[in-house]
Amino acid sequence: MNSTDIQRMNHFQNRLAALLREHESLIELKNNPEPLGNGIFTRWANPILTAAHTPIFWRYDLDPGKNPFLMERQGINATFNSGAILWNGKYLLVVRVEGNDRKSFFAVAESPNGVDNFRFWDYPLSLPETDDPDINVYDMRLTVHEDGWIYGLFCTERKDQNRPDDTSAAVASCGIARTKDLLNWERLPDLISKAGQQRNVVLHPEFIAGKYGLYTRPQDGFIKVGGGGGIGWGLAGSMENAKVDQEIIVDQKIYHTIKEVKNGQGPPPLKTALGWLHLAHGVRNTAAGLRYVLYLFLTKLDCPWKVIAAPAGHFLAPHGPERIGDVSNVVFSNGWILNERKEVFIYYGSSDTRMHVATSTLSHLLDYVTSTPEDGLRSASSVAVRNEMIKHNLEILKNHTS
Ligand code: M1P
Repeated sequence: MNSTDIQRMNHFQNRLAALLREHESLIELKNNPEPLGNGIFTRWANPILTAAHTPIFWRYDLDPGKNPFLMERQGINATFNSGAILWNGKYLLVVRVEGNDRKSFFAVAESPNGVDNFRFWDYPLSLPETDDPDINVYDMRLTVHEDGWIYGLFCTERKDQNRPDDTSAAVASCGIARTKDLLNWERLPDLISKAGQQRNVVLHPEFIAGKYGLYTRPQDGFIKVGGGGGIGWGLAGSMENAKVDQEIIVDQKIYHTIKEVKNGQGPPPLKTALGWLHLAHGVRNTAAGLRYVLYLFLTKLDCPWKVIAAPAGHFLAPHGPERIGDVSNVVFSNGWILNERKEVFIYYGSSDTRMHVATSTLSHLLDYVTSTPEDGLRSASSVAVRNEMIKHNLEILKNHTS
């Protein structure tokens, strides 16, 4: 080795040590709950996963012979929209990881407490393919089904072959995979339905009259739901060849609401004493583009397709730095965890860039969903409902101060 080689080698080793150190301190950074909040949930200060949380050895070629300047060879652009599961006492996310090449893939990140110390498993998930290869896969919803399997339903996107000249024309379908250990996955045929496009399909955790229940989102276009849309519901006789012949709408899009343009089921609903608790996203248009927020609703225990409580407006909306990212003004959730203490960990991506957590309890969420006024759908009724509360509150405050 001459002196230049030695200098290069030293630079390489020092840079590697610094990268590893910085990465480790990011992973080990303690997260803290934000004080006070709105009483419904608690936001946590730091994003729980960013592109920088992905292992150094996913991004850099660590062979000094092949990468003397220790450059990133395969950059990661974003880590967002994650499925979630409590697994052997650990909080696991199946993260949508997006490379600099714009391709998304799935990777598991694990935390001991659900709010920080998320560490990726060494390898991304090896997802088998069908005969029709996926171009892009994303937004996996994990369902622990009573049939004994853990299902991962996700969007598989392929070029729309009917529009060969339009390089952005795509078809979204529901891909289906299942596992028993989160390591080995079996790929099943994509969901067949009558809708031209399907995104945000979620498997209900229990059989309904011996069939698999699926929350769907029938839509006409890749981005635009067109005449379709709403959170749909259909039954399939099997998951090995899942086919939904008929879809009914559980929760429709409504003019001048947070779900005016489109909506979609988030993670599988949580079973509670009062009904199935659902988390969903609603989208409206603005002069600055689409705005995605999260909302909750409750459906009947024996008929999960019948809504019994629906608070007005959003439950959680983009806040502070969450507003900015590759697709700004978006919060999106496809994973939450209910632990044995009845605490709920709501995992959400912000602006298609990073992951966050908000925590609550089942009691808080049920109180919110059953006691928050419904949407009166007109300004006058919103004022009337608010005035009723104000009047009562002023009485309380008068007695309080006197
Ligand atoms: O870019 C915002 C979101 O757009 C899509 O969601 P939807 O189908 O409801 O419009 C998805 O691509 C989602 O991943 C993304 O966060």
